[in-house]
This record gives sequence, structure tokens and C-alpha cells, in this order.
Amino acid sequence: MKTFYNHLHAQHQGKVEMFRGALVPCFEVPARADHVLVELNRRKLGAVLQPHVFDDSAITAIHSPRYLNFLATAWEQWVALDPTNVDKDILPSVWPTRTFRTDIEPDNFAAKVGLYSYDAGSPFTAGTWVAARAGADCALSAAQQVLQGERAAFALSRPPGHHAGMDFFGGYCFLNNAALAAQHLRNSGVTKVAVLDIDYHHGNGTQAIFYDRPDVFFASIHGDPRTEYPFYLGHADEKGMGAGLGANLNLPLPRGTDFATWALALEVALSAIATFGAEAMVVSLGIDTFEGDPISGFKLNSDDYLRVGERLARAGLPTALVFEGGYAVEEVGLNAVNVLQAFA
Ligand code: Q9C
Ligand code: ZN
Repeated sequence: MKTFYNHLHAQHQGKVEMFRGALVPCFEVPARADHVLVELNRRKLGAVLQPHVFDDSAITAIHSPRYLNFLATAWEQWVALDPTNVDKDILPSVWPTRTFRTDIEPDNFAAKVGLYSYDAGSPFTAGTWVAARAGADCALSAAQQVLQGERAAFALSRPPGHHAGMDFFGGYCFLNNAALAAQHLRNSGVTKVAVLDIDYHHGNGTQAIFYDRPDVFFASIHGDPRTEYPFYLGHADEKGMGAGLGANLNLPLPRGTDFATWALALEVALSAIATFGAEAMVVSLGIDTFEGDPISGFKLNSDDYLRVGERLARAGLPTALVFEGGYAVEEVGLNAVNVLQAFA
């Protein structure tokens, strides 16, 4: 299996995130991708290639022009406020909630940051835009491999993507890599695409992007949003709307769920994807279901990821796998590559 990787991911290096009233060191760090890369090379899993640089039209197919303009210019706006800002990350502190207007982009920079985000845990840094853009190219390149007839390909991209919506960032995500890959498959002639999200956290961005569409099926297995991030989406009764009704499947599970129970949910998700008639699949491959993950609550162990890879392969679909969460940094390489090796 080929992997697409760009060293520019390391340009996104947040310092701190807001957690329980304090600024704590970021969990989503460049070393995560480095560990996966080392393990891929150690096990000789396949070529690690530079992504193709896709035209902006591949990005505007999912994200709004004003949001992309914000991402591309946010850092220079931030530094223009005060030259000493170069030493600090951008963290949102104010948001438009119910009853506020979101149609007018404010001139005030903090207000703009809030308009385009939904949490205070996702710092925007000097290199966030170039890293996210390069990561999106990795996901699009993995989809392109699948279009060219490869059975599967892996995008080793960060920052992750599945929490990012059409016009907002959050949950460490800025561009929705899995949605971009799925849309690229659609635009290239694949009639029905499934996105299977197995990150610990519900893929609220991906769900929202495809919620009213019948051509992209979204299935997600995740911690119950009543207790787990992102809290405000991911319930079992969210089944899609309009033409997309029936093309959304959420399988929330309680904190503490082990592999035996999790694997039953995977059967349900893959059976729904087969019934939908997907011709290709994008997997949001979060590794934060691991028992040792510092911010998550499932109990998968390292060997379980071999079973996950085998089962995903048995779905029999051309598959683009896109790296998402996974914060047990020392083990993330072993666990992610277990999925990929067992798939291959
Ligand atoms: N102190 C992904 O896995 N906040 N995002 C957790 C921890 C947000 C996770 C708080 C977690 C986002 C891609
Ligand atoms: Zn996650």
C-alpha cells in the first residue's frame, strides 16, 4: 500500500489548548505522524510518496471561499495586530451561538476567528495553513491512487480533518481531508462513496458536509456524545435529511467499550455500507480508540488493530485511508501500521 506524506505537516505545531480553565500542552503534535512514518519504513509497507499538489478547485468543492480566505490570511492578520504576536498561537475566545448572525464577517480579528471555529482547543499557528493544505493534498492523492486502480492507499496527513466543516475549524481539524477525498472520488465518476469514520470522536464535520446528500454515505463509530467530544452531534437518531435521509449512520458507544463490542458496531457499519451499494470507501482512521489514549475512552489494544485492518479489507472496496486522531504518541505508529499491514 502506498502512503502519501509531506513533511510540511510539522509546520502545524500548536503550543497550548484550553482544557478545564487552563492552557495545557497540545495533544495533536508533529511527532504523531513521525512515529507512523518510522513504523511504515521499518516494516517496509510500501512506497512513501510526496502528494500531488491539487488545484484549489478540489478544496473549494467542500469548503467555502470566505473560510478558505480566512485560513490563508489568518496568520498575517494576527501578526498585523501586534508584531509580538509571532510568538503566540491564535486561539478563539468568542463565538456566535444561537440568535447571533453568521452571514456578516466581522472586521475584528478575534470575532472572525470565532465565526470560523467552535472550540478553544485548536490553535492556529504560523504554519497551520501550509500544513493543512499539504495534508489535504495527501488525502486527495490517496483517493487518486484508488481511482487509478489501486486497492488501497494511505494519507499520512496532519492536522486531522473530520471535525472541520464546510466553514469552520475545531477538534484540531482545519480542512476535512476525508470529505475532500470522498468528493474527489465523486467528481471523478464514482457514483456512490462511503465514508467510514472509526476515530474515537464523532466526525461532526464530515457528517454535516454530507448530511443532505444521497451519494455519500457516512457511518461513524464513536464515544457517546452525551459524554464525549464533540458533544453536540453524533447521536443515533441522526439519519440524514432531505435527499440524504438514510445515508447517515451513527453508532455511539459508551466510554469504556472494549474491542468485542466495538467490532460488532463495525459489522453494523460495514453491512450498511454494503447495502448502500458503495463503490469506494474513505476511512477516517483515528487511532484514539486505543486503550492507552490520553484523551479517549475505548479499550482497543495493539493486536486489535490487526483485526480492524483485516475486516476493513474484507469489505472488498477500493479504499482511501486517511489518518485522523490518536494521541498515545509512542504507540500510534505500531497501532496505525497494524491496521494498514493487516489490510494489505
Ligand atoms: N483535553 C481528533 O481526534 N478536546 N480530535 C479534547 C482534551 C478535543 C480530537 C480535550 C478533542 C478533539 C481528530
Ligand atoms: Zn479523535
